Amino acid sequence: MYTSDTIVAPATAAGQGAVAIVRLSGQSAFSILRRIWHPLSGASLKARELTLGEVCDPASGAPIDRALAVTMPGPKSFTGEDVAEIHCHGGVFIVRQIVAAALGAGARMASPGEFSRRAFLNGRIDLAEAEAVADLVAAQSESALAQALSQLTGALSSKVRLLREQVIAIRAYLEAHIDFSDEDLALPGADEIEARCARLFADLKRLHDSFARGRLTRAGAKAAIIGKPNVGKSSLLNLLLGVERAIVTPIPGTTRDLIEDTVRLGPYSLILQDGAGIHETGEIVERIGVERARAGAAQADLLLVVFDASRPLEDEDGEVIRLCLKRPTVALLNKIDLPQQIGRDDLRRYGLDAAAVAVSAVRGDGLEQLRAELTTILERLGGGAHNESIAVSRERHRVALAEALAALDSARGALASKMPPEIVAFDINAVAHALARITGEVTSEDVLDAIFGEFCIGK
Ligand SMILES: Nc1nc2c(ncn2[C@@H]2O[C@H](COP(=O)(O)OP(=O)(O)OP(=O)(O)O)[C@@H](O)[C@H]2O)c(=O)[nH]1
Ligand SMILES: [Mg+2]
Repeated sequence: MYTSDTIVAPATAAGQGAVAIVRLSGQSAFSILRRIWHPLSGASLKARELTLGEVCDPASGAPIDRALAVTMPGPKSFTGEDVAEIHCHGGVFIVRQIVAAALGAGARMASPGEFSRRAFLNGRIDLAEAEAVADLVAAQSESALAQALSQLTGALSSKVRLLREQVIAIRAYLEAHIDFSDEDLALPGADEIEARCARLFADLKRLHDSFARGRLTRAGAKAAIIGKPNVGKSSLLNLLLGVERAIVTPIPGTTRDLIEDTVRLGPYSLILQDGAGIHETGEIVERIGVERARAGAAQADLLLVVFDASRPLEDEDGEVIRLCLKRPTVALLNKIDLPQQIGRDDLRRYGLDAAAVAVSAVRGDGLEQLRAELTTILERLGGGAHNESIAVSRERHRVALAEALAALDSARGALASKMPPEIVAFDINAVAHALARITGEVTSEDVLDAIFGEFCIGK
């Protein structure tokens, strides 16, 4: 439920820094500010101008900090309400004291995402843009940042609006028929309507299918490092990360748990996952590890399959190769510092038809080729390093688009079987409804709770 009481929260992360910001939003933001902050003598507070003053406890008058304050009157503020900010010294205790002073002067502690939720409810941002704020803050790579920024500046929202305009045009056609056509006649102009529906279907489908790319860009792709025991999986993880993240020993079966860490590759981030060597084992702890490694491999976006090139291939390698069939895979012939027993042809004979890079995880040979190969695959999965086209990055958007596609499919079926225009219009309305959910023109409290609940307090 929307209340217009005044909320307060730190807008900067907890911890020491040069500056921290405490933000107030709501009807009483300015009067609360005046109770806890006073301009230094001679200064006066003007809207949107930082002014130096002193923050004091409203009850005792005890000074807390010397700080800048700024007021941003609604509706032209982030939340659409009156917003005041105190830019204080960046100490955890100072921030806590200032928030307590604001609470003492009548503000209420904001709940997670409440500032953004108010911005949405006051029409300052739509839902897709609010989600983009969260993505922007969480971005771990250049490509994730670029995608979030494009969504924040309304690229996805405008695309959805264009799709809705196509829907409205189709509905206008249908309404003309509902109003004017004789009963029991096939829809005149049905061909035109179907052509428009077909075009809309293709556009919706393209946006729906961009989800795989958008999700990878937002969250980063995951690569599972797999192979039989002792081939050098953990050594490769450490090499790629540049730190000794996983334990390496000459004993097969060293790694049991899944180990994850992220590596930067050009504009991308890649989550690497190391696990137990895949093989049959009766040892209970190791068996659980192998199950986890298999499950991790099944969920990964790409596989880094490692072989010990200093030893002939064996059945266990064949078992690992089977996991890679029809999956984006990079094969690694490791331990090339030792005399080699196998090469790319042997992998092919075992049925593995993937790019293969020769490496030595202990010496670092082949690291650059491996990084280049991984970047190429990420580029392919992400649709190109400089892919400008819009991608949806959240499951919520994908589901809405899938529903829009299903409703449109049903409308086309009704058209093809010459159903009355009212029936077709019913399905077309469902398409519009599904699209409106992406930007939040139609939404429910539950959806808002889920979206803004993900945000931190103060956002
Ligand atoms: N000579 C040589 N030895 C390597 C290379 N890579 C790994 N090793 C050695 O191979 C052994 C196993 O390495 P790990 O990285 O623990 O192998 P793993 O595949 O993670 O093994 P498990 O966790 O037991 O499945 C260690 O003794 C490493 O030092 C390499 O490129 N050259
Ligand atoms: Mg290991």
